[in-house]
Amino acid sequence: MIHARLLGASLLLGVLALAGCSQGTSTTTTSAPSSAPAAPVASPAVSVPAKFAAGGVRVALIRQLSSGDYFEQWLAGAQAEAQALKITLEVSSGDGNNDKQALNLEQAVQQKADAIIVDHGFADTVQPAIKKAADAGVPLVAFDVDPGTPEAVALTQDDHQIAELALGALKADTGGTGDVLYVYVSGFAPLDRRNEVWTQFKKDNPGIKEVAQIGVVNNSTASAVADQAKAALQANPGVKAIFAPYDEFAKGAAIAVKELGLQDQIKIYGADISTADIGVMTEPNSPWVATATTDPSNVGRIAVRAAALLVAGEPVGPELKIPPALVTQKQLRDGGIANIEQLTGAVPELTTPDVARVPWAAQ
Ligand code: SR1
Repeated sequence: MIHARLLGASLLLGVLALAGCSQGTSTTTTSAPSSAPAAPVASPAVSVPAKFAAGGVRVALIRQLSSGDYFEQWLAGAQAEAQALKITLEVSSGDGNNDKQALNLEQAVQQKADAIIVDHGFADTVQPAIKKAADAGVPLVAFDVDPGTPEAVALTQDDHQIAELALGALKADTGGTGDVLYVYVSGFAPLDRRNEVWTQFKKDNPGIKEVAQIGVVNNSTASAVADQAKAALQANPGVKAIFAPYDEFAKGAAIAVKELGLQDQIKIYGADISTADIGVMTEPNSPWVATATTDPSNVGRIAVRAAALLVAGEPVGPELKIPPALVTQKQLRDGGIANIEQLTGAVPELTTPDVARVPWAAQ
């Protein structure tokens, strides 16, 4: 599909972006240093567009959430790519306040950003402002939120595959039978897509019984999930697996299992990865045995590249879907992998330089 097309293409496609905010919104700006050298030219036929060469491109990154390993890594990748492309990245976060996210998005449109990236958000709160961006001709990339307009580029991880990979490991380890605790919060597009796979998985595997569902997303998701998981596991002593397809969920589940001393009985199947997650997965007697993931930093880089292409008038999308890989506890331990850099070295498919490649940038 589009991703495959991009892998083979030397030039790329463009999009739009935007998004909304929250309470306590903070705005930070990352500017390319004035001393930065001009971006190297990858192809002699493609020179750096003048506006980029002059450092005059402003991209607004409008986030719903910012706390937690995933969102911190994603931002670090976006900022690094922005600096490499001499883009000024103007970052705001709603920190869970969806009205604030929408307000931030409206402001980015009013302030005539050259492009907008909307990072997560609920459709009903961000789509009206995304429409305004589209009507105003502001290119927009929507990550993990349905933009509701064909003018925007929709960037996602392959969430169905994320769930399939994690559940494949769960099935292999359990034999397809047993009580399972499920961690989920509806409304977040990636979690909703993963939930579609879980729903089908239960139908296809009648020996799997979801005995309880828990979940919360806030600024301390892992500790909140840990409290919920402890109560659910005490009420359901037969649980042998936890499907927790977000790393903050998995970390919380791991805390609960360890505090209850149930590591020999219960295994955790998660999503996402970070250096801290690798530490949790590989510590002695850890119950977190598998995670299906992209490299979050790489996804942040792709969002900025897609926005840059749109600003330059290059075609992108309408959809960019980033494939995940399954990472297991055994693989990490056997490979002596202790951080993200070592993981991406061992699993090179987590790095996708051909997705939204910018033809004037260094290879
Ligand atoms: C609250 S939504 C969390 C998810 O968003 C990203 O897609 C990450 O993969 C994370 O699991």
